[in-house]
This record gives sequence, C-alpha cells and structure tokens, in this order.
Amino acid sequence: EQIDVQKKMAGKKAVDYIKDGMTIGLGSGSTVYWMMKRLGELVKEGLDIKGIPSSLRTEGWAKQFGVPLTDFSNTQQLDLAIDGADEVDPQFNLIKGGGGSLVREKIVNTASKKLIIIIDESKLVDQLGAFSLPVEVVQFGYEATALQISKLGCEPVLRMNGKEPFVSNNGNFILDCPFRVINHPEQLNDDIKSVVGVVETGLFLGMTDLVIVGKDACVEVLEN
Ligand code: DER
Repeated sequence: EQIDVQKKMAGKKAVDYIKDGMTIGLGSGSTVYWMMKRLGELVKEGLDIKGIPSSLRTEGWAKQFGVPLTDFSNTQQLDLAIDGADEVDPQFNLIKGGGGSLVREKIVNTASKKLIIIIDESKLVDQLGAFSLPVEVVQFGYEATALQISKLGCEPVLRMNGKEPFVSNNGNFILDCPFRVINHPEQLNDDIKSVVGVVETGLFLGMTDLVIVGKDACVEVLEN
C-alpha cells in the first residue's frame, strides 16, 4: 500500500531530529507507529531519551518497542514533539483528532519547544475543512453542546465505536463537525472553544515548526 510506505518514510525521517538527553512528545496515529518503531531501534543502540505519550495506544507502542517513558510530574517542558495530522494547510495549520487523541496531543504538543508533523502526502490541503473537525466534549449535555456548535455552521455527528459512542482516553465524547471549508481557523477555534461543554478542538494552529511529507519516491521536509 503506497500510503503506508509514505507514512513509514516520514516516521523514520522524523527520528533524525531526536538527540541524546531529549524529552520527546510522542504523538498518536498510524504514521507515529513507524516513528515509534524506529525510535525503539535507536534506543536499543544507546539513544538516551524519554517520551511522554499522547494516548494509551502510543503508550502501548512505547512498551512494545522499548521507548522509555516519563510524565508531566517530572517535566513540564518537552524538547520536541512528533505527531501526525489529518490535514495540513500552507500556513502549517492542522486538523487533528481523526484517531480521537486530540486533547492529550494538544497538551503534549503545546508543552514542546518544537513540533514536527509527519504525514503522507494525502494530508496536504490548500484549505482546512474537508476533513470533519473533531471536537472533544463533556458527555453530560453533549446534545445541547452540539446544538450550540451547529450554530457556527455545521451538523455535528457523535463519533461512534460500534454501537456505542466513542469515549476518549479522558472519558469524553467526540463530535465530528463537517464545516467543509474553514476560512478563518483562528476565529472558528475561538468560537468553538467558548461553547460551554467543549473540551478542545482538533484545530492545531500556529504551533508546527516542520512538516515531514512521505512521497512516492522521497521524503520532503517543509519548514514554516
Ligand atoms: O488523531 C490524530 O490527531 C492523529 O495524529 C491523526 O491525525 C494522524 O493519523 P494517521 O497518522 O494515522 O494518518
């Protein structure tokens, strides 16, 4: 599958930016899987790092691949975070949350001095919005929260996990919000964040330093 090859190339390239002694924000998603696998190999060869995982799934990969873990009780500022994305626009604004880890990802990524995003080329877009914007909301009254969000121009859909609502690692629900085109992501993020019941949005704005894109025959590193 060509997309998997592109994810694998981007994930492996990102590890080149990890240096001895760093504390790393470990993102979530299938592209991050390849980064974790490669990072585990370098740790076995002596690379001295610790990571803070942004999901229980990533925590499991860290244990599987032997990546040492730490947490925010030990450090509140990370040197570098590496994470995936669902959409990346030319200004390096992101939509994330396809995997349901957006709250912990945003906490980890904003605590990091530098953020590298690793993607296959299908994630590059001219404008955000074709991918429904994930919004994490408190379970209580989520229907009322959804109604308030709908006034911003979308019909929120409760994310399901089979026959049950999807529940995030934080015990919350996720509403997938199809805005179609997002012209002013900063304003939309502020508007959604001010709706009572909303925990976080999947808009990751103005925080990405580097985007590593897996392409068919090469890996491209884009700087902001
Ligand atoms: O859910 C997330 O934010 C993930 O990072 C996701 O956006 C990336 O998914 P993928 O690497 O599996 O395509």
